[in-house]
Amino acid sequence: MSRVSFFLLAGLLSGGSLLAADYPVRPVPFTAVTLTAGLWHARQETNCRITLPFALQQCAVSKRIDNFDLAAETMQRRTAGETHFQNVPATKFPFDDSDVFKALEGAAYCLSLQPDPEVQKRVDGFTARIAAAQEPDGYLYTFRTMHPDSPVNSRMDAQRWLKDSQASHELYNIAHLYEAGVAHAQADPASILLDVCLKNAELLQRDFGDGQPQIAPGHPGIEMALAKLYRQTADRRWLGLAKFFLDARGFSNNPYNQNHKPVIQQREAVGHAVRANYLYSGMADVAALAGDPRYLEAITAIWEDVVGSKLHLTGGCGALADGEAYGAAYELPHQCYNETCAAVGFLLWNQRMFLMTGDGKYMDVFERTLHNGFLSGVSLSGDRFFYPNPLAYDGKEAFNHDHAGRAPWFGCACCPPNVLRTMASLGGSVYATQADRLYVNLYASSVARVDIQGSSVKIEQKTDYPWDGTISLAVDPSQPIPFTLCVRIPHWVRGRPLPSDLYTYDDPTPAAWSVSVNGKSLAVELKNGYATIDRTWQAGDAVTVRLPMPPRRVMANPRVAAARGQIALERGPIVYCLEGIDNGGSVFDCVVPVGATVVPVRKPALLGGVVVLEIADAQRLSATPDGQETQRMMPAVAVPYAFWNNRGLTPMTVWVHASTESHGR
Ligand code: FUB
Ligand code: ZN
Repeated sequence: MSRVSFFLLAGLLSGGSLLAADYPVRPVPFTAVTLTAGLWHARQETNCRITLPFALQQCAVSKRIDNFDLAAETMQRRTAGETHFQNVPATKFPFDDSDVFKALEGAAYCLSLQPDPEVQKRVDGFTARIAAAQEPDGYLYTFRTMHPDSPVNSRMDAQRWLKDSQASHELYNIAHLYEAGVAHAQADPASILLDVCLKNAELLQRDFGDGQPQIAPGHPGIEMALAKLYRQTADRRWLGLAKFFLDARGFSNNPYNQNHKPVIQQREAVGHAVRANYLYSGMADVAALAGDPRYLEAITAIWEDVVGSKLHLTGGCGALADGEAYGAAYELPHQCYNETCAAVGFLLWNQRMFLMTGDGKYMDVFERTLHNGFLSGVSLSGDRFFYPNPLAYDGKEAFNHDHAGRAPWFGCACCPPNVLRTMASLGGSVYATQADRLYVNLYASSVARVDIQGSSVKIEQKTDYPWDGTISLAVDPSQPIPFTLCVRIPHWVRGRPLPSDLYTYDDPTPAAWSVSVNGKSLAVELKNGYATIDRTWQAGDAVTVRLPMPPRRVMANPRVAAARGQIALERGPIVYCLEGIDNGGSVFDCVVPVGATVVPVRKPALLGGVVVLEIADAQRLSATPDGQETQRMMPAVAVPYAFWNNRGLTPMTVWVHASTESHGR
């Protein structure tokens, strides 16, 4: 038995975590949760059926996978005596390896949900090619291995790791390798990918284990990945390395990659947003696994900074294209960047904050990003992607890395496989447990098997969320057991978009949400954002949660210059936008005044089945030739933001004028 399997088995037999410290709340793994119907079921199905083979294909067509062959060839030919042989990369960026690893990680998740021999064959083929590109001492980085005598790309140094703090991405690549390796070990005990990872991690231990050289990873990710490796193997060296890489930061005055201060002293979100969100997620992992609260203190303050002043209404972050970065406080332009990967990183970070604290506000924010700024990253068809996710579009500009509208792939293709792996493992964010508590965090029709203090509980959720706020939960324990069911009551139902004053509803009256058990309405207490129900649960118990979803008019904090005099529309967790196609071709002239009637209408045949908002008494502004402003009544239709640009190129805006006086601001 390999060392890894031994640890895994030991972990399973002991019925829990092998680790000295861990998150107090544990997610119910996605493998124990089946999405059965509705929005996320449909998207997950498209993800595995279309996005996965498409991403694997793109890794081949774009020649990313060829780089592994080129690296292997160089090693073979040199070993055979051609001592000067070298290859040049088939692609542009040294971090292109990471896209293959991410696609493989997504493949492992899809294969865990639904075996597919065809995909498995391709995955095994990729894995073998990756393994063949690994140097004998464990190093894996195709751009160097295929061209070992001198740097083949200016991002690299002649010496390994030395330019990682700048741009080589050696540690970033292997971070994604480890994520994939662990995913494959869990999906398929016969996979050799984790062995490749461990051989590489041993090299890291040899190269960095004594605390030298102090290299702050230029693109974080390795911290989370090492934490995952530690969780998988219970080998504390990987946690030690994760902590080492966190603590190596702060010596270069470089906010772009969060290297301007030691991480425990950081209090604001700065720099490249994907790097930032991955770093904060890694800090959460090390805080939990090493039991060190200083990291948590830092990321709690940074989270407040983001949610208080740097988050778009869609839950997208990293507003600036320049540096793909967080802007200053309240710098939230409509034509923003909001990279899809930043949304993925924000989801990872928010889930970890919840696991650490059991506070539902983090899952409220998670839900907002998931349903809006993340979901917008992929088309309904599953094979077209946004890299940036702006809140306004003129219908023409090639804003999406030289594409107008969603694109099949990118030269820098970090986003598509990030969508793939996130969507495939989404079931892991629906439920969580802590001792005798079961949290219901996301609303999506699903069946889950949950372990609560050694007892198995089946929980079946039925809902048409996010289009309807009624959720039925059938609780079915194998024998009667007492536990507390914690049902998340989102901020939006309680009259606030977010747990901050960044956005407000013009009518902040909380909606009359309710919870009933077996038909009896309960006066439940709200604790940390959850309605908590304490009882001894028996087979056949039925819970109904009602979260009314009135359409809401949202205003931004006046310090958000871009949205002054404007409003946006929401309903439930969904942020809406206007597209030209539904609105006579133009959207920027639309006014939705106070008191306008906004009517939700279910459209089963539109965009895979959505609720649109119809505003019969919307106004349109225009200017007469002599510059006078005129207005006329013209109905408007708003569609869910995440679904925009699925019907061709057309202007789009999330924010519209709040009154006929606001035009031109
Ligand atoms: O640097 C690797 C990836 O490429 C980043 O995460 C993305 O933002 C893109 O720059
Ligand atoms: Zn990306």
